[in-house]
Amino acid sequence: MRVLIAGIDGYLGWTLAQYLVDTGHEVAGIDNYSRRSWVAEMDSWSAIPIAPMSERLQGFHERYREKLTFYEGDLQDYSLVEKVFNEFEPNAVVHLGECPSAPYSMIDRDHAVYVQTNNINSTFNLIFAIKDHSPETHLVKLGTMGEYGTPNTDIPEGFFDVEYRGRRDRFPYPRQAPSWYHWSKVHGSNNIMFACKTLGISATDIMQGVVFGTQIEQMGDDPRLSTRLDFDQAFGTAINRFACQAVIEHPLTPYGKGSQQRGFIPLRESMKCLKLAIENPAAMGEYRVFNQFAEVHSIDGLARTVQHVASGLGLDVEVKNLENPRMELEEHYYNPDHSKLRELGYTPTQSVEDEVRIMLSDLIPQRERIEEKKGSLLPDVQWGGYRRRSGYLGDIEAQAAEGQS
Ligand code: USQ
Repeated sequence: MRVLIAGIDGYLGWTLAQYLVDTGHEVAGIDNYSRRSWVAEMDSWSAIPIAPMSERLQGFHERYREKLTFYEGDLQDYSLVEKVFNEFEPNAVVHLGECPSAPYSMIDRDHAVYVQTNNINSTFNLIFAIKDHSPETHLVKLGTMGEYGTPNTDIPEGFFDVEYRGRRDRFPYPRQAPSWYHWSKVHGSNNIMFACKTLGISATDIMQGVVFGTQIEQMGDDPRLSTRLDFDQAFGTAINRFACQAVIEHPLTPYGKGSQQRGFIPLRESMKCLKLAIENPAAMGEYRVFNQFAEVHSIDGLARTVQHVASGLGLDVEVKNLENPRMELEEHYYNPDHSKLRELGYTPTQSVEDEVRIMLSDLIPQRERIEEKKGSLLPDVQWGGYRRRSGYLGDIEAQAAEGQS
């Protein structure tokens, strides 16, 4: 199939391009390198160095003997999106080209507006490019498990049956997103659901959990094929941050009690799931929702797993709970369904512990890079709406004492 990846320079996009080409698909991608700029704005960089796109493309060609068509530009530019659709004529478009950070969206008014505008406009452009130029193209949109929040009931895959005052109907399950970023995904989901109904397009909305991992085997040891791995407070996600903290023997930082639970999925399994969604498209006019994660874990439990694996590698790592910068429930029920991808053939195979072991061995050689930007580990973006700038280690100690009291 011809698959267009929107956001091909990112953590998932660069990995997916390789995974799909290696399994016989033809790939093109669009990107304007904004992820590189956002992380630089957080005064950080990828723990694993990433090559400029020209070198990435050269490495890709040498490794896979396949051409990767790359378009540089902004998904908010509709004329560019139209040109790409007309030239590449994709069977599927995977939308990974959004700003993915909850903390980044919570910095201030400008960041909230930017994240929502960027994410909603890019989704609109893909919807209308499908309608105007390629009505049969299947839209695979990356949503997030975070759209649902942490309700005190089971979470279905998108829809549930309700009986109210004696009448029954099937409704989208309520969304209770925990950040402006997560709300941007909810708005995207609603717009796509409406587009399927009114324009007749076909779409799969992937409610993905937190992804972790440094590599897939296809990347081999060519550094031009490596994908990024962020550890700063905004673009580093929980396990990825803990792994980077561990290799520099920095305390691991669960927020609050750390008893928050989330669905997690290794990068390599996220690729398998996306491929299943692409190869088994939704019907025309169908809007379907997949909950995409391998296992549910508590943040504290994961910190203990990283600590345990690190200790096996001779790293002396403490777990220090920080005052929670976010507004989120720390003690809560969490039981999301996740059977649709399993029905298509997905079986989780990689344990968190095994994946963390691979991550730590990939990250140990990058100690100096992480050390150099370790100031970006400190979470000073507060959900209350202001940014608390303060010292580094002393501040962590003080926050840790507060978090434990
Ligand atoms: N957390 C810590 N310590 C840290 C970092 C995070 O305790 O050092 C906690 C957070 O408070 C939160 C949980 O870990 O309770 C997850 O936070 P995260 O930063 O790993 O993930 P999140 O902000 O939810 O967002 C990430 C991706 C986002 C994706 C989402 C999936 O950035 O793009 O949509 O994971 S989900 O979490 O299922 O919504």
